Amino acid sequence: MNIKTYEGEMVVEGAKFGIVISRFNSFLVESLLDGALDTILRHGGKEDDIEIVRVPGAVEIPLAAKRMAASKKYDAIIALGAVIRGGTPHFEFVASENSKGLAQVCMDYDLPVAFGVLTVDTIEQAIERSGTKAGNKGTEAALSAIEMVNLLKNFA
Ligand code: INI
Repeated sequence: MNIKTYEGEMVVEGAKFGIVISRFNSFLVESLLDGALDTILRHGGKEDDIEIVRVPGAVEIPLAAKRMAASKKYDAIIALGAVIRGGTPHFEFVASENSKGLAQVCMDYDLPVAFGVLTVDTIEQAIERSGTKAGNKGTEAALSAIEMVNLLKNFA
């Protein structure tokens, strides 16, 4: 077979990352940040090439991500947060505003925006995805950002 295939390498070569992180549910979200930073640094990234913006909650993440994208300082943005379902429809609004807003930033700015926002039913599910038995969503988001940065360098 001779099929041209495009893939992103899993190594950071001078790429700059902007991380937007919410303070809401910070005891979980800080573990996502640890996972994302550890992943970028272990793949060759440098602390000087990473900037972090903190916002109150998941609803505020897209606006900060948009500002970061508009600055053109970053090769990828990583959004980190945790939205946990309660007994009211509030969860749906917060999760929906967050995911729609981030998707819009990605498409409007032609920039990888990694979705490291937990959207879960219970705190237990959130803990499982913040560095315990179901991995770390921050790590996953950073890996996706690294791969997409490299993919977009060589493709189209
Ligand atoms: N923000 C979150 O990041 N996670 C949540 O689970 C959450 N819940 O469930 O309310 C949440 N709410 C706050 C929201 O993101 C805004 O900060 C707030 O509404 C002010 O705009």
